[in-house]
Amino acid sequence: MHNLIPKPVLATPAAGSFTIRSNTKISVTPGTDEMLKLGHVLADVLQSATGFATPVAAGDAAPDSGGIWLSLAGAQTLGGEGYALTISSERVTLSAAQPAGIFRGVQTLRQLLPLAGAGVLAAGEIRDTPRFGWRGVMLDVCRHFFGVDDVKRVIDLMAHFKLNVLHLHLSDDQGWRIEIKAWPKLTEIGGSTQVGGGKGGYYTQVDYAELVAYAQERYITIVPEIDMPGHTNAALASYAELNCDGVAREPYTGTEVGFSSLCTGKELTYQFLDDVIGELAALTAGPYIHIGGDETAATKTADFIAFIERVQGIVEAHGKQVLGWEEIGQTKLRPGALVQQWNTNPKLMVHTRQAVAQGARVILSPANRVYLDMKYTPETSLGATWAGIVDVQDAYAWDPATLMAGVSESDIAGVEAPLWTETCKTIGDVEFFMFPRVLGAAEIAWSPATGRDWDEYKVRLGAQGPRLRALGVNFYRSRQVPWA
Ligand code: NGO
Repeated sequence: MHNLIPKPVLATPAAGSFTIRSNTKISVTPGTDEMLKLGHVLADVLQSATGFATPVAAGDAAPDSGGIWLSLAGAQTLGGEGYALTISSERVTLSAAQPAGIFRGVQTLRQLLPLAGAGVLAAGEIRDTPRFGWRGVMLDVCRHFFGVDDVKRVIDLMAHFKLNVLHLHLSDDQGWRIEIKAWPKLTEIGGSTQVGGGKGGYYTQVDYAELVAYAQERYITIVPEIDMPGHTNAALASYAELNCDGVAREPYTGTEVGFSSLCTGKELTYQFLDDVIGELAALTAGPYIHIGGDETAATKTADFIAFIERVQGIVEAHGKQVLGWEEIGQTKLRPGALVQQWNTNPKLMVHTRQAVAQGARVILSPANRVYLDMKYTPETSLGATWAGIVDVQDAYAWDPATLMAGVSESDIAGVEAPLWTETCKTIGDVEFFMFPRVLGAAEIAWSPATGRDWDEYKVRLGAQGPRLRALGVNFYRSRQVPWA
């Protein structure tokens, strides 16, 4: 129980242990399809640890002998994702108010089981609820494209650490990655390349729906981003008529930012966005659509403000809520809008405060802490340095509530670690940038601030080394961490 990441709110070891045996059974209450499915998720975890195939059935108590009980009965105080786990020598009881809580608790059981050999769980009690409801990772699939299987790998690994939002950055200067049926050239032309001139790629709507469903089975919400009005060269290359001068732009394979803009004064721009957001909203299970809004050097401020205010209406008309990078804080935000803080230059952080003053809540992605594309050390071969060098300790040793004056706990919806992919080309690179830093972000977002401390954390992180190796994760062996 000492080595869990994220650290649970309350963990009390007890004497004894529970052993998974060939006759161990799992019962679930209530016996709904969803709970039975969760029973099988646990059975798979047990099977990979012990080799035993544990049967799953509906039942209203722990099975008589050697039982594990997953229950939604009598745990109403645990919220949407909390869980309580009791392990004694006779039984294991995992209860939650919602199925998502059971799923999170199963991840705890996964980490409690020894990697190999006998399935012995030390006795004790855990009671655990997340600090923040938004615990995210962002993957930029524009600068380099990552296919369905790569994204599923990211989703699987996120699930192990109780992360619950995958933000997909789906359009940028270098690529348009989501099929829009009303505007097919977006993917035909805009999806045909990437940084460095590779072949790029895109998700068909069928692919995308498959990812949404795959994430949902792991209680992870996919938040799609169409970046606008800047970061739009791929769209401007696909359709000449989207440009103010009516001339299509050349596809772009470099890494500069801030040179493109949708034509904010043209009516066609808003018809285009209504089609794009409409099709995307229909594919989106969660409440949010991310409209970007960052780095709009090629758009006049007054035009930017009018544009973002109008686009918010389009998002709402399609039944979704707006999320945007902190720059949208300088516009009049609709109720329920979220802003994503990323700048670390105090002068620029003013937009986040403007958003909070309007009642908007904030997702924290401070670039010098959780930008997963930063180098770990000056010697790291891939990665950027504009926000600093971010070793594992830098990524962990900060707290959301004290990051920004004027932004306190109740203003914060959560934490998200973005992985921009200018230099990141393969799933192996993705894993290297994410791991182990993303575990720190997962813990910051889940675990209480009190009791979080780098010296204690680094030991728990080191103990995850064999687990990451067993999962085949290409992680950075930081010298700051005493790897087991
Ligand atoms: C910035 C920029 C991205 C870059 C990233 C690289 C935001 C929100 N906009 O972050 O386009 O890819 O830095 O670190």
